[in-house]
Amino acid sequence: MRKERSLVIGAAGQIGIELVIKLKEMYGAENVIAADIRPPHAEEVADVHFEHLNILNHEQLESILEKHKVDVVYQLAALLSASAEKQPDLAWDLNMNGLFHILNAARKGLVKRVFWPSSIAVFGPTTPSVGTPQITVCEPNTIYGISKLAGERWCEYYHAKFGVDVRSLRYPGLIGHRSLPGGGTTDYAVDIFYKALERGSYESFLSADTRLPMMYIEEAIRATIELMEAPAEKIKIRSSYNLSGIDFTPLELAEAIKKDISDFTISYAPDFRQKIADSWPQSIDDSVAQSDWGWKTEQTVDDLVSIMLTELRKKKLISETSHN
Ligand code: AKB
Repeated sequence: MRKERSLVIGAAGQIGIELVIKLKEMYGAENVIAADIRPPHAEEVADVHFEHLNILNHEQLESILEKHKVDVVYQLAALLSASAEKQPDLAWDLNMNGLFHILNAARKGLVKRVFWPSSIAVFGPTTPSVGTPQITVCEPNTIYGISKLAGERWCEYYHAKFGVDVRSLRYPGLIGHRSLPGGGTTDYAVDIFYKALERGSYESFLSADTRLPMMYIEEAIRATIELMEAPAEKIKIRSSYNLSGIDFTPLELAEAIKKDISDFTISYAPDFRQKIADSWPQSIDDSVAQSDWGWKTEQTVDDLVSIMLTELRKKKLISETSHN
């Protein structure tokens, strides 16, 4: 029997690169197609077939699906929270029509399963902010959050009306060492590691005590693949599942970094992203994901800091050696 073939759209982005690497490891390079408006920059994905794709072009999308006989699509192309506030029209167009094009392709039978990421941004200032439950008040006040909430409703609708097997996770802030995120409110938690190693100091655009839900990216990839491989009858939520890893503040993250880099210093200069962060939950309850499809994770801030610093130090060594 032929293995399922996956298409990752947004493959050059923070999540896309990691997902392509993992899918390739699991199913072989011949069963993964990477698509984006620019090729991914990572040696590990050099042997994966790349297609240039603007997700707003649905004809191009459908021809790629047919050409490669794709079974599963991961549609990750989107504008994140901070960028979306600056370019609301583009954010709405990309975040909504990108999803519609995939949902319509699945409705036509061109793919079997669709993954589409939602976010903690679907919650807003009126949501209970500690241990935010799966079903609760969702009144987002950001363009990104509004697009994600609308997208969740569309996913549920396409599943109920047309039987589309679409699955989704509400990602927290994702932290990884392979690539930088772009345009998000949780980006500080990646950037801080680069600056800690380069300069020994970091100026945070969020205040010291801003607590947000976060997750190491490999855990988010594991959750994504486990969700996509679960039997359809276990997926009872067709809008999007809450997903929880760890939560911390910039101050707590800096304290954990100081255990390794003792002279590391942090200062705070909150900007427009503070307001976005203040509207989001501090921690998430993902017990529904746990009971529906068996999700389980254990992480600590110290584990995260140790992985990030180790991997970024290795990367620096490699780039120094390759320049010698
Ligand atoms: C962002 O900060 O916009 C994203 C998210 C939480 O969805 N990382």
